[in-house]
Amino acid sequence: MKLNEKQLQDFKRKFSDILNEKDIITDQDTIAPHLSDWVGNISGSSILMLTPRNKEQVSKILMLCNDKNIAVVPQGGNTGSVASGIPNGEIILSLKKMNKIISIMPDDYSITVESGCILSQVQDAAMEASRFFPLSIGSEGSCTIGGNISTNAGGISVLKYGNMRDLVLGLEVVLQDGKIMNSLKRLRKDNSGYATKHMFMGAEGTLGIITAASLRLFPKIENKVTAFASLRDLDATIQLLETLKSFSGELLSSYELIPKIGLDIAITHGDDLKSPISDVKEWNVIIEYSDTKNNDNANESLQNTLAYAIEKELVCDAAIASSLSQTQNIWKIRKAIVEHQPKLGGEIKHDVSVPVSCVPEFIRSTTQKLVEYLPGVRPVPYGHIGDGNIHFNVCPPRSYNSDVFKQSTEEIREIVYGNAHTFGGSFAAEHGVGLIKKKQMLKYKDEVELQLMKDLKSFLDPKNILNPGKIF
Ligand code: 2HG
Ligand code: ZN
Repeated sequence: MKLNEKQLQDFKRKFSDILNEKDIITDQDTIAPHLSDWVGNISGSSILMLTPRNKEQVSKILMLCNDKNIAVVPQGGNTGSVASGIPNGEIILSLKKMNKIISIMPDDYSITVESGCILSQVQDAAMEASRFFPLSIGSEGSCTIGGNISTNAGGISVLKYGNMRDLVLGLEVVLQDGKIMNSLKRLRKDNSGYATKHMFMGAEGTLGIITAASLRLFPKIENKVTAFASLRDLDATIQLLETLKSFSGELLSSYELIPKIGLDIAITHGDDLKSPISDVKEWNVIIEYSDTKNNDNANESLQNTLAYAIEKELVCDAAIASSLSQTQNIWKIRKAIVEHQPKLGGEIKHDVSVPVSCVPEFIRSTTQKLVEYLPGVRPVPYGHIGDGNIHFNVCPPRSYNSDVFKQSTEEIREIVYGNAHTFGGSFAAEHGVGLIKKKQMLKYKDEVELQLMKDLKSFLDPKNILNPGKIF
């Protein structure tokens, strides 16, 4: 059930037994930024936002909501892109005030934090303890750990360190009836039955509210080397990846595809960005090596491997950043693609994955299908191809009316998702399902698996009060 104006006063009174007055928010101007995410495809509504400060308060809120059949939508930094944190009349449960670093255990290579901690806060705390927390995503200055876990965030370091799921050692979760599951262990090995924590990761807040997490840390990175390389063709992207992996193994931490059209977007619209090389080709990559040793090892290794790849005609030209500003320029190009793509007259976003070896053929065949459907269409496939994850965003033909282009959204989505499916891929590689991909969930998810997910949802949230209507 959603809350109407009449019930609001009654509930405000009840919530004031649990929370401070200032943590019960009804002011629409304060609530407004929580009603749509940064992509802004969907605008929601809510007349009440609660901002608890500890797990006991979360527990009491859920106990009351469960009792009265009132639904909540959990929110962290609201930096998602599939509307999984957008309310449709439900109460917003913002975890942002639960932002304490609970403990850091350098010898265990672990940190335990409340779920409202900002990702960069956790990265900084790890650094202060001479450790490294590797999750790195564009929104790291505002996204929260709870959101990262609930969406199983990825980013540019998955290649070396895995997704968020791989970085979680233990969780504390408040269940729909207010019970608190304390599994905040910092263990590397624990085979005592089902790994229940994994149910809540990537569940987009539909199965429980994550209130704290123990996370894995790694040895501090002393040296990073970043390069930009233009490649012979699409096939060379995967051949070069294989060469980098086998020549330098653990050093390789990022491998991002930058198509020429993406670089052009960044240079044209970004803030004073320069192409790192003069001989830009259709397909280019950003390569990053990370080393725990502060010596020339990473630099030499990357230099030698690139020289070898040039000799083998995989790479046409490459530049290794030799200063902080050159490194920043390369990564700003990557960020600028995300930010400025809509300036090409709009974009239809797709976040898909295929097996790494299929990336070139997948990009070629999807592009061909799109061009057949709409001549002149401008695909911008870029991103984490080292993980087989392509942000296959599609921009309209030049001077095409953006509203007319929007009318093709369904067809274009079907081409991209359908083709990813043909390659054994996923329609939701990194950003989750939320509201935006429910249709694809029905179409592409294995039927038995989907039913199992629904059964799990009914079991853990029988009254459907946790983020109802999301995922399926
Ligand atoms: C990234 O990799 C983000 O920068 C956003 O996942 C990608 O939606 C996008 O274009
Ligand atoms: Zn991404």
